[in-house]
Amino acid sequence: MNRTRRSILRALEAGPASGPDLAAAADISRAAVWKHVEALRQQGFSIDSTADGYVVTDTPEYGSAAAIEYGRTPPYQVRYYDELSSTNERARELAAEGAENIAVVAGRQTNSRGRLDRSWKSPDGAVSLSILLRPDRPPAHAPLFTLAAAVATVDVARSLGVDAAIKWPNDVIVPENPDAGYGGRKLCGILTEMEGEADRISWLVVGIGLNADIDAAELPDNATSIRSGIDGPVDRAEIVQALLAAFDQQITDLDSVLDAWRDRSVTLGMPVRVETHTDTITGIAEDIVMPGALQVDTGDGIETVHAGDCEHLRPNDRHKDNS
Ligand code: BT5
Repeated sequence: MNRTRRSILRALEAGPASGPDLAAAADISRAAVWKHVEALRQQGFSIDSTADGYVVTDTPEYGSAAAIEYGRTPPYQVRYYDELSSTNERARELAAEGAENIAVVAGRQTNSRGRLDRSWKSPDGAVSLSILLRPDRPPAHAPLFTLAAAVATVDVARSLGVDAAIKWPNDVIVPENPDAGYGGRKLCGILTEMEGEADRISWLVVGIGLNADIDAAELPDNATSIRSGIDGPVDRAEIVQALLAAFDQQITDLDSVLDAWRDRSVTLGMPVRVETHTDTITGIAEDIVMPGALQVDTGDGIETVHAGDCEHLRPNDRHKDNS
């Protein structure tokens, strides 16, 4: 959405706004104002022309940056696309063009990716979002942004009534068995990509794929969605807004992200099996340490794991592993 359209939308949020006032505020002609209003109508806004000026009577649910931004001031500029192959890929292209502080949102993705080039399912109804940043941090701190996104997603899911938690490193799950900790269905995955020099991140893209308004039958086994967890309608615009705000809040205080992560994690204290690309480590997940590594007590000492796939074990599974 361009700056003029955004300023017209802001004025409309405040109440009736006359054509001449909008034209003067944006320094454009009244005909240009009319074109912007028409374009907003095309995007699903109902805008009445009254004696006091233009009045917004209804807003679209999703489907444009304007729909996502209306009524809120997002910390990132939203770019909306009905369909993309991957929001991370689009954000990387924008990074190459020098952009920053942009949230790329897609209605659906046709070729979205998980870690290690695994495929990620993003049908219509998913929240597919990639945030492009240029933080003044060393490359080694990049995992902190993944943790921040996981914390933000858990908070948003919980605010909607879904009992979400974090499984190391980057999964937001709905635990099946919250007391025992094992089991659970994946609600959201996060993929962080970056380019950096020796001491500074050049750009960082945090991609969030949240199963929002989707029937779980459309998802892989062991996945769930916001829709499966609540009775009411799922408002994707509201979710994107809430995610952006919560993520922004987390990264303005990156020093407390590890604690926030610990508070929301179901991994710590659990018997786990972690597959790294070279090894399998089994033990009790003791703690998470900078910048997001898992410490596993194997019985022979503490192993610090920086990346891998983690499975929460039932006590018997662990027994099998050790036998
Ligand atoms: C992830 O990878 O969990 C990271 C997923 C990141 C997706 C977002 S969407 C917006 C942005 N644009 C992108 O192109 N990517 C990001 P990983 O931990 O490797 O998990 C991948 C595995 O999750 C797959 O191999 C499947 O088993 C499973 N999976 C695929 N789609 C799923 C879904 N919609 N819900 C739950 N699980 C899924």
